[in-house]
Amino acid sequence: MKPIYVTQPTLPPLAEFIPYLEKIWDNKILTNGGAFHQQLEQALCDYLGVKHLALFTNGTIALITALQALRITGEVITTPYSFVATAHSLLWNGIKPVFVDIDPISLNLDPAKIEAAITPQTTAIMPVHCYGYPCDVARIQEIADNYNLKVIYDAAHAFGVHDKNGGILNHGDLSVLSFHATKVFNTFEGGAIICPDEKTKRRIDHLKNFGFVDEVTVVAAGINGKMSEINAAFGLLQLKGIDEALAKRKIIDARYRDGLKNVTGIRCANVGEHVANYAYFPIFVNSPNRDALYEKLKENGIFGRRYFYPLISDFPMYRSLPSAAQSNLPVARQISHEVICLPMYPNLENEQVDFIVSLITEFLEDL
Ligand code: T4K
Repeated sequence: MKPIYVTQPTLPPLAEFIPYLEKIWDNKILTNGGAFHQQLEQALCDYLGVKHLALFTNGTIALITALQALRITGEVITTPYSFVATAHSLLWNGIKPVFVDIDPISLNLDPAKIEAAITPQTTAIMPVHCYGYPCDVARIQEIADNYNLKVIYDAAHAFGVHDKNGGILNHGDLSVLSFHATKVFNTFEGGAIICPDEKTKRRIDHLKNFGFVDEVTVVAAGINGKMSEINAAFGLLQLKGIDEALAKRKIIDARYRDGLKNVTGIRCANVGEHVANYAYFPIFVNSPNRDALYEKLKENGIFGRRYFYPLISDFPMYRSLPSAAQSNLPVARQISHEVICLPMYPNLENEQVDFIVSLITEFLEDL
């Protein structure tokens, strides 16, 4: 059987992309805010229900630039249970990450533990909507307001996620998306910053273009974070298929849940289906069985991933921070030893889901 990976990018029929390429070949504008770039920014604002969006070359550069845009310095409170790019974006800005433990249900920053981590040096909170599950945005905003802190959401996983109040990307000062190949909506590589006002969007646009305002004026030590026309054109095409892709993910999520509902020894994440975009399908298995199951799946050609193990705070550039101490992050640590993200992508077939479920069932029965 062919290997099944944790994800597989959704691609439209190649023929449908050719007309976009022909346009690029005709007008010779390859990058620097061309027509496709402008169209995709507008199309994404419309689709996501957000006011302003600046496209980026990838999510990591977008995170780094978001921190620059708000002139964040000092210490920033963040989660250890994420992809390493979250905290790396802080180090690239000379900011000290302060890790706070997560909530065991939402798997996101536990708001009850944020206040104790605030010091006079704290300038912002960088929560992550992990797996696309919404953070407790109301409580985080309350704390930010009380302490005059900025909030930058790492929303890399949260494309199209809504909570009971609408789009999750409208919270905080900024939200950052990733359009990497492995994401729900992909432009091969790509990302975006979402912001509420025109002025901030202008600053972000300057920052992603070396700080240029016009031919002779540079207002900041900006970077090259621009998305190319090829990626933007591909995004426009991808957007046509996004609703179908999300619907297929929902069906797969339901099939996994149904198959696993009577299996003892594992649990599925449970944040309420109305809020998910089904970006990932994490299951939690008691340690040390997790690694044995992970290996058994691999032996059978199923390449799940332990997102997010190890914790960011365990990597060498973070582990000497006081907030990285074992005793500070018990929930995140336990979850990171229990998690396996099972394959989840729109073209995953029913038989493949059933096969994965049967391997898990068999493993747990054999214990
Ligand atoms: N913040 C958060 C919370 C994030 O999760 C991420 C990225 C970022 C920020 C940064 O955004 P970007 O700068 O990446 O836009 C992957 C992705 O590389 C990374 O984008 C993602 N998070 C992270 C959670 O997962 P790896 O090292 O696990 O990817 P990789 O290459 O092992 O891919 C996983 C599987 O996907 C492969 O086994 C096969 C399949 N695959 C992958 C690629 C790249 C394909 O079928 N085709 C492909 O082109 O990090």
